[in-house]
Amino acid sequence: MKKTFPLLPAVSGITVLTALTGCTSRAPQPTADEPSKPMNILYIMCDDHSYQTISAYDQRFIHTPNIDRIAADGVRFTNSFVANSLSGPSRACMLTGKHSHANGFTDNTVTFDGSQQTFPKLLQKAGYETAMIGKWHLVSQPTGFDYWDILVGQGMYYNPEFICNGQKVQREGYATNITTDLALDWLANKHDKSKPFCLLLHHKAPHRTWMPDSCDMELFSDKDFPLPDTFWDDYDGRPAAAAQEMHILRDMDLVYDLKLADKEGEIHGGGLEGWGRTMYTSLLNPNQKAFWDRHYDPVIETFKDSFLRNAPNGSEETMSPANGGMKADARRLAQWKYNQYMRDYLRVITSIDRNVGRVLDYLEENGLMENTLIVYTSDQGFYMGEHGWFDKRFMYEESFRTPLLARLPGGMKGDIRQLVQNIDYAPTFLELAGVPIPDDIQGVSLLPLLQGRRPRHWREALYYHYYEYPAEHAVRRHYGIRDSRYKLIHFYPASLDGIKVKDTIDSWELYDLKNDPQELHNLYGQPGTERLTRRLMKKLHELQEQYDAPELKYGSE
Ligand code: SGN
Ligand code: CA
Repeated sequence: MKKTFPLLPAVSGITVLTALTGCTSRAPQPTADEPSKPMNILYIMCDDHSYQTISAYDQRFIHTPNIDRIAADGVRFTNSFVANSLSGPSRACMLTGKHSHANGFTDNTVTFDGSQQTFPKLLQKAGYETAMIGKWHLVSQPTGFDYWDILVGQGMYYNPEFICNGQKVQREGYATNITTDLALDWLANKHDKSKPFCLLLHHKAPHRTWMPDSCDMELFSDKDFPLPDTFWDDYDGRPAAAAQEMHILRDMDLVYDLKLADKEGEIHGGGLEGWGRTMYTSLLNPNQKAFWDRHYDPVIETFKDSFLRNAPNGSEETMSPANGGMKADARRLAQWKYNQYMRDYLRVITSIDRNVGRVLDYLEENGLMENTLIVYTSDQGFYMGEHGWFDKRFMYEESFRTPLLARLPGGMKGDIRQLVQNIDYAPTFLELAGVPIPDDIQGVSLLPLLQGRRPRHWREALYYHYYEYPAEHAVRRHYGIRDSRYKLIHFYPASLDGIKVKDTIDSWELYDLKNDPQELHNLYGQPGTERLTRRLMKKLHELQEQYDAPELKYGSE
């Protein structure tokens, strides 16, 4: 049986492996005459960074030596999840320590209520200096930060606009480098060194459309990647999976996503083609454009040679196994698109890894490693072609999981296998700072785990809820429960202003992750699963009650 999430890296010989052996040690306790020094917090979060593309987790695609430094000298969470696999909602969960229904930010169309309690506000009150740099994506202005410098909206890869403490400013260059420069500048020149700091460093990368830095454009050019086992999934027994619009062959735009904006206008994408052409012609400066053309013009030529005539263009008809299987051209196009996607994505990750290295070097050179908790994570996981997809949103493993690495000075080294979720970060940081955790926070502090303690009782199951439908990618609303082995999901019809939205799906899915880690066999309603279903349903209702989750108008069982 194939594991989708290797608990230990498959290949040896990389520095991080030596540290991931599971040995534990406790954080040193301060002696009576040695008062404990407040711990700084550096929280690095990328946007859409899959655990599959961090070598501390998975070594099939890329080596990320700098991100791995955090794990090598700290911990790797092997069961880390989000509460709602989308950017804004994840950020709100992280800031508040609460599920989406409780913090109000259920999907990317709403505005974060910045007057509510967040952990940076509580840290500020306790004497921390707080800063937020990079992608914010919560619409309202940040609150609870002494300094903030955020990307506008999703942010652009090249020459992005920022809002610095309320003032708009456009900066020339590549977003990952600029965001890191701003963080280093804050640490070195703006931060009041008499106070402990909490710095949230949020990269826009590697969000769609995966635009590489000029210096990384030639990487991976000769590399082909094997299609994931589930690439040609037919979604049998899973109507919501069948109804999505995030398939690499059908939905990934040749011009917008894969950057084939040819000067002759012969290559056509879908609805995003216009955007694709604007992005590459208007947003880059002449120097960037020269790099761009030098790299993508030959790619465009190769594409034209291979596909321009008789291009199947990934239509429903050509990709449906129901139509007698895949036409050869469609298979070839799918493979080509997948490789091109992987190459750009991995180039973007290379830049992130290099920039994480710059920040770690700064901490080392300035004696900050001994009193700084370093966290590396993503706002959710991402599909690297599994089930044929890009994007996220589903409660299936690749997007429900998120990478989580942490280094606590004097703390645990190795793997942490408990079920953890992004609502746990806020209470962790509060406990670390010695701030009482408010009762209404729904997450649980991870500090005992980071210190190598083994709490007698830990959560046995996680609650999840995704709300953004109708919307891009057509992933239906769903909620569910996952324990260490099973997952129960309910895709439910949405109600907008009391009117049931058409084209909806009302279906349950049940998976045995031990026997079916790729979640291909929906067991819901199968004879023999009645007791298991009843048990999970009961636990799901208990979690909904515990988190005070609202009843669903059109929910059915
Ligand atoms: C954009 C992307 C989507 C993506 C959402 C949410 N489209 O709308 O592909 O799912 O963001 O992503 S794009 O044409 O604008 O690239 S999130 O991570 O920010 O929630
Ligand atoms: Ca994201």
